[in-house]
Amino acid sequence: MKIAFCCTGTKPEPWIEGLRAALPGAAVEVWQAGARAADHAVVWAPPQQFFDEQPQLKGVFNIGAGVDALLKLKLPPKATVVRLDDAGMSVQMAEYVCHAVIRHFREFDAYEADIRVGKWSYRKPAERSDFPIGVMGLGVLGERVARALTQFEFPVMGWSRSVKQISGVRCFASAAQFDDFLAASRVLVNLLPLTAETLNIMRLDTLSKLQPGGYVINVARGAHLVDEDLLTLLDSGHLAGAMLDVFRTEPLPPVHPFWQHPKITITPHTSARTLRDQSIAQIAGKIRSLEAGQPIAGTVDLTRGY
Ligand code: NDP
Ligand code: OXD
Repeated sequence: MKIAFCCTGTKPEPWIEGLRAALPGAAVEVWQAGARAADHAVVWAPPQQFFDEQPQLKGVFNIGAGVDALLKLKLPPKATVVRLDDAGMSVQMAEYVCHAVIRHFREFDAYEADIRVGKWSYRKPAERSDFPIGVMGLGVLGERVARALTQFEFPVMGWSRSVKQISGVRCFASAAQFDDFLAASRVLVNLLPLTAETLNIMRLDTLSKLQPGGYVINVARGAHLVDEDLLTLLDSGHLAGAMLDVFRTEPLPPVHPFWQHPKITITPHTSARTLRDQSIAQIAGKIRSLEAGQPIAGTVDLTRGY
């Protein structure tokens, strides 16, 4: 069995070593133009040339959870496309979102600013019941985040395409219940995949439906959010702030207003990192399953787009 590794921006050597150790007998090689035909590919943001040269691929394994960039390419016709299914990302995402919510709710940013100027002052504690949190996307990451937030006794809502039942979470489903979900939320967490249906989903009319003093946490993709509309709603005071991990252009261009905005906190697409050892173990297991004709969790539905 031959495996081609083609991950832009990723140091290949430790992955190659890990994949070889996990799949003894497999020939694992870094792809180079004109390389011989492989059975499976491990990819992140590969060039179109890679797939054009490898039409015979049986499996394409993405080393991230989101496949929006991959699905823009012309893929090998018979390949099963598989994304990372947690592999250590959901706990990181829960940490990040709980941190963002608690930092805002407890006003830790304001305390930090006071302490920096030598000011010892108290703020009136906010009511948890005044901070209902809506999580868009209740998949592998969103469900873990929603469950984690319930541990802090916030009212938690969730929204997905299909109907869900999650203990402690008020679940809404489909476009028909989107407005009710937004109206019930003050903090909005985005964990949707980027698809034709979810592009620009956070824009003026949708974010305006959040409760006054709303707060936006975007940890999915930059193109879910219309940047100018966020700025408009922050300036009007309808939104109190935002914590953003993902952007339309990454790295965020130096002139972008998000860098310096006093109500926006940014992080450099780091809320849930791909963990190499866990990812290699998961991908190796799935390559074995695919070779054995067994079903695989995390298989991408190409028509749905995630
Ligand atoms: P999943 O595919 O497991 O979950 C996606 C969820 O979104 C599902 O609940 C799905 O509903 C819901 N959904 C999809 N389309 C719609 C729609 N049109 N309306 C309502 N709900 C919809 O994905 P993951 O949880 O693994 O990952 C989510 C995203 O997080 C990734 O696509 C990626 O972009 C982003 N991500 C960001 C990272 C970062 O570091 N910032 C790291 C990892 C991922 P249903 O369950 O009904 O199908
Ligand atoms: C992912 C990401 O999709 O890191 O896994 O954004």
